[in-house]
Amino acid sequence: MDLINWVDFPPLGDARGSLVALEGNKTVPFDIRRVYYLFDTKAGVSRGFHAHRRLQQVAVCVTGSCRMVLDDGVRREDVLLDSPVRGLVIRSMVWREMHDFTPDCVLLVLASEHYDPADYIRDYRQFLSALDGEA
Ligand code: T46
Repeated sequence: MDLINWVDFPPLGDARGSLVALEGNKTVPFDIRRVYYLFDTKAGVSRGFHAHRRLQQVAVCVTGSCRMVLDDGVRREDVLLDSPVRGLVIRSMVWREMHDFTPDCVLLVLASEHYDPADYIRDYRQFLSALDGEA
C-alpha cells in the first residue's frame, strides 16, 4: 500500500469562478464525521507529531501551502500541500508532521471520527511499539 495517496476533487467552476464539493464516501473515501481547519499558523511553527489509532483523514490546503511528512514506521515521505483541488489521504496508524506553513495557509481536514483525545499516539516510540503489536 502506498504511503502517499491523493484524491482529486473535480473543480465545478464556471465563468464566475471555482467551486469544489466534497462528499463522504464519494470524493472522500469514508463517512465524514468531523471537519476542522488550521489557519493563522505562526511563522516557523510545526504541528502534528502524532499518529491516530483509528482515525482516517483527508487534508486539503484550500489556500497557501504547507509541507506534510507521513511516516508508517518503515517509510517516511514528505509532500507539499498547495492545491484546493487535491486532498492527501492520511490513514490510521501513520505518523504525521506539518511544517513550512505559509502565512495565508488554511488547511481543511475531513475526519472519519469525532474528536477523541484517546485516539492520539503522541510519542514516536509508542507509535512504533503499537505498530509492532499489530504485526
Ligand atoms: C491531525 C492534524 C492534521 C479539538 O478540541 N477538537 C478537534 O477536533 C481537534 C482537531 C483539535 N482539538 C483541540 C486539541 C488541542 O487543544 O485543538 C487543539 C489543537 O489540536 P492539536 O494540537 O492536536 O493540533 P495539530 O495541528 O497538531 O493536529 C491536528 C489534529 O489534531 C490531528 O488529528 O491529524 O491536525
